[in-house]
Amino acid sequence: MSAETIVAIATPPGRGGVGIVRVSGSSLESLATSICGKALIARIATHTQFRGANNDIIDDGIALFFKAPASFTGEDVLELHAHGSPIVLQALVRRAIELGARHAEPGEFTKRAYLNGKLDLTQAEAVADIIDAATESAARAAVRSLSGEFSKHIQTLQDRLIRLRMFVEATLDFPEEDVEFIEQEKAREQLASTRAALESVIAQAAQGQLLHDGIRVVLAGAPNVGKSSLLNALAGEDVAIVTPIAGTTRDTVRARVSVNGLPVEFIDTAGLRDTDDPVEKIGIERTRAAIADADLALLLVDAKSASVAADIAKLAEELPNSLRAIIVRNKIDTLSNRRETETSDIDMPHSSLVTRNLPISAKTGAGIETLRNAIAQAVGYEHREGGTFSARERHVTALKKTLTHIDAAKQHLDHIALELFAEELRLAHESLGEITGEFTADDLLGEIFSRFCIGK
Ligand SMILES: Nc1nc2c(ncn2[C@@H]2O[C@H](COP(=O)(O)OP(=O)(O)O)[C@@H](O)[C@H]2O)c(=O)[nH]1
Ligand SMILES: [Mg+2]
Repeated sequence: MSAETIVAIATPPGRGGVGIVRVSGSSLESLATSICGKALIARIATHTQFRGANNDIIDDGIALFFKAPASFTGEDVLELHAHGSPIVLQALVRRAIELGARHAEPGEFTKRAYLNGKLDLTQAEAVADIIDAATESAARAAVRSLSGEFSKHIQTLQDRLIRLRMFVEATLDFPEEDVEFIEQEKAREQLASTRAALESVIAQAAQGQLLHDGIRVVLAGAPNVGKSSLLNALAGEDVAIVTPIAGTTRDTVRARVSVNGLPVEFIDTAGLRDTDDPVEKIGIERTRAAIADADLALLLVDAKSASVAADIAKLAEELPNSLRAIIVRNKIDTLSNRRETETSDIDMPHSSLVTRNLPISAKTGAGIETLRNAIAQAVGYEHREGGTFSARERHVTALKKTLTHIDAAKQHLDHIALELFAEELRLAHESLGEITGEFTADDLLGEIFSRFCIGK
């Protein structure tokens, strides 16, 4: 290994109880001895004084040394646990650089772990996903990916494909055999069951992607229907100003909330209406921009309005055709007649996209739980107790590519074009390999690791 020695502060910027500087390289024994003033025993926490070039004391702390390959990166790793002072930590980094290290790039420690075979690519991505997780469910899913759960599914699919390829290769070698027909039936069955297994992994990965990406939900409606009140009710705190004055909200106000474990960013907006107020006009432009950017819209109307159907039809005109929406009738606490709260059939301009018609009260909290469930359902999120693994768009894309190769393979098998069949199986295998990093272009690696934070 000729890799350069890298160093970075591993703890977040700012002051804290403890701050950690991490060093990784092919041989760190002499660097460790220089800083710590004594030889370190691998994996034993050593209380020592960290020393500068003139033997001056930089700080008093704990040193941990991991000997290659039994370390996170697979190289020698030195961790200096100092006091959480940015000045001290920077001095330690400078000291390591004096001794031959250089600043680590974002994600470089994890990239080395991947290149040294300590983690496959889905596991390396899971490291970043744990750090970035917005909800506990998302964090747990990422931990499952890190522990190899996603990779295991990929491996199982690849093993199935290998068995199929072995069959074809045998058949290609002895084309005149009588067993051929029976064998082909078997191949057909195996291909079908592999396809079913792949579809189940795609469904799980789609859930994992939802947990990783989260969704954006825009609250849209006329002024005073209770959008800001609903945002506050969903967030469980007063993030937006609520007043009886129409046109209170001008800026978009955002709140991140866990909806049954799904990370959701709710965006409260200026109410849609014709106005001459120049500030409110800008607010309404921002409302339209937020709508264009959203995964789901909650269309709010006042349940007491005499023209609910017309109000909704007007709002629906503002939505792009592809945007899913839930109609929410707010302020049901103001209705005296119980029958009025029942959902009436409202004719929607693009009704196929409107999934519900929910009565709620942002004031009393009635119906909010049902609304949360409806939001999860509208984007296809299923909260599972056992949970899923975390996944990203690129994984789902690669899985879908695998599916197209398997479908193409099936066609070739039907036409007994066995060489083409084998080729599609090879391509399917390769698409799966892109996920775990078995077959991955360098620029993709660069892109993945550059999004990590420094020191990870
Ligand atoms: N009775 C009742 N009043 C509500 C409810 N939701 C909002 N309001 C009131 O309606 C007014 C406008 O609310 P606000 O959230 O500012 O509406 P926005 O303009 O759509 O953001 C305020 O006086 C709220 O207290 C509700 O569910 N029931
Ligand atoms: Mg408002």
